[in-house]
Amino acid sequence: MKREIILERTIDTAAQEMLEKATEEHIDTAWDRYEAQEPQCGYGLLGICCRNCVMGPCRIDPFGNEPQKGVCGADADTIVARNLARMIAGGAAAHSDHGRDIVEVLHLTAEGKTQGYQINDEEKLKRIAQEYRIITDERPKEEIAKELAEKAMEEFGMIKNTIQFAERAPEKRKELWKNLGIWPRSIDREIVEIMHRTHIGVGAEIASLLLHGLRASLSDGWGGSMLATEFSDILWGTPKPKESTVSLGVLKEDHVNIIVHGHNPVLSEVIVDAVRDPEMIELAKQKGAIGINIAGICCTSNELLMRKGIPVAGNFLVQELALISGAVDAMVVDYQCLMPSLPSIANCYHSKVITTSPKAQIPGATHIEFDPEHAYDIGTKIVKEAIEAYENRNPNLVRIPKKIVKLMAGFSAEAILEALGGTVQPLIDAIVAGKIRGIAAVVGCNNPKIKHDFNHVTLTKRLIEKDILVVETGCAAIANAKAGLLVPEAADQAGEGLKEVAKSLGIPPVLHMGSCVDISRILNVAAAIANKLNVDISDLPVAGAAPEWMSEKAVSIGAYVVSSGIFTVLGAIPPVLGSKGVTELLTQGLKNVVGATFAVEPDPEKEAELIINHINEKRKALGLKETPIETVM
Ligand code: BF8
Repeated sequence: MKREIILERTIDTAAQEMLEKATEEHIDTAWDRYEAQEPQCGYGLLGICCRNCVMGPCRIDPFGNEPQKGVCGADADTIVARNLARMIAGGAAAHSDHGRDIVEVLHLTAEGKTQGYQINDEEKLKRIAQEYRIITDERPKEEIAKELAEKAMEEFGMIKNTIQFAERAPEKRKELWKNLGIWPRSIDREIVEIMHRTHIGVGAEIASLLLHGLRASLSDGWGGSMLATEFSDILWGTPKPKESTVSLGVLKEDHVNIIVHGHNPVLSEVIVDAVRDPEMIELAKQKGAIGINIAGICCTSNELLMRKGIPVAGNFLVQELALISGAVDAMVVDYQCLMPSLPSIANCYHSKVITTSPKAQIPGATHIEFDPEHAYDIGTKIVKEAIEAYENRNPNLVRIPKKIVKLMAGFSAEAILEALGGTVQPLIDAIVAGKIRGIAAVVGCNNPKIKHDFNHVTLTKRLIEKDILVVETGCAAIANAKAGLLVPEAADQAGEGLKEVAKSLGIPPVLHMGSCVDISRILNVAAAIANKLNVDISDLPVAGAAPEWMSEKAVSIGAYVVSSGIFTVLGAIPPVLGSKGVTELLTQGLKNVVGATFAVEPDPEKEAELIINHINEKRKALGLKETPIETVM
């Protein structure tokens, strides 16, 4: 493959090096498969194909010719709205099922039935238990945790008909959700109801379909995802700022390299413990390695980075490239964002792909089923597999990029508050003074339709230059970490006001707040600021962006962020353009409903302009100091 093509695919120089190696070794990656798919199906891109029943599949002619209706009579509006709602259901289900797994592990741990876990953050346990009106005085932490986990379990079903964490939203927002009839009743219920409403012959009217989609997304953002975050903090500790490193260069030639990949920290936390086990280290030495090195990919990586400072090998599009380095002995995966191509690439080397969840088995992988009741034993078994694989490593096939970048992560809402001296007031003061113009959440995936990392990094740079504090999660955070923006020195690239604030606090201008379920941390910060000012979230100078998104989870995230009142720009075009009605509702109509809309803008420079203008408008509406930065457009 020509060098120019590689440079068009990614701005990550380590990824470029691995793409060159892939070319030499005739290995296809997601980029090649994307090209092989082109031209992609036009009906699919516009969202106007339906296969919800077997009278179909049906599609609507986008040029206004026949057919204009599916066999059942569904038109483009109905089909697009149903498809979009189902994407929200898929995303909300993935996040929330992850949350459910964490709740279950907390419950089992409280009963003393797990191996290798304990309650790490007792203070947070008590604080959250009090939110749930659980008596905490003079009770053992296990008893409190058991009752809390049971109360959380009820939120997945029909017992309570409400989600506790939604109470954290500002009063005006809660009233709005109630008046619209979208207050989330329970996590599973709202997701199941999407599947019901979008079944053949049920919902056909776009507003009611989409409103319910918003309701289900709220059950994710303020429900399943927030439970995943908060309960993970109780089990493994609330993140605090810490330093680490990122890029494929974190792999070590003379060590057993284990990559943990996926989303749920339940497995990876014990793998971290197992690689530190002296018995395992000794075994690795017996096989000729100096030690055992662990690094992460995707959000499992973000979880371990935030709490333990474990290095990050890369984001979503780097997963195949990590194997192509020839230096990964085992890639241990839990679930979500795992490419089914991994075992076939691993087969070109000595690498093992080890699946661990019954929910995410992949043909060609070694399956070692994980079970929290025997967590540590299973963790050590997996580490032994990696050590054994190391013996078969072919040094001639190993090429580890030299690039290693420093980063600072660990900015939980609590850590941000602590840095500010225990209250959001200094942040509000900085916003009022115009030192920080506003806050933008830049989140989401990689997508081979978009030059890898380019949109994340370009957008983030433009925003900090204009004194907009950027908070990040997921693959966006990893992209900007690789670009060197997650270190305090990056404040030099920010505008004067943000630079001053970041330098005085010793923090980067771009704050890594965790994995994708940790977008709930961003909701908590936004709610805390709005509550302090006694306004709604939609009144704040804040915005969201998903510059390279691709997953259904990102659709659910976008929906709950907008439903929470935050204007959100999408970098990849969602499959809705086949319906004028749905497109107008998402980009304009929602403003009068939830006080925020979506915008779609694939160009990161223009994406930045949209966000800057939005923040300026919100500042003006709040009567804040006029902007010294020029208003664009
Ligand atoms: O949940 S950002 S590619 S890894 S979906 Fe996946 Fe997207 Fe990355 Fe984290 Ni989120």
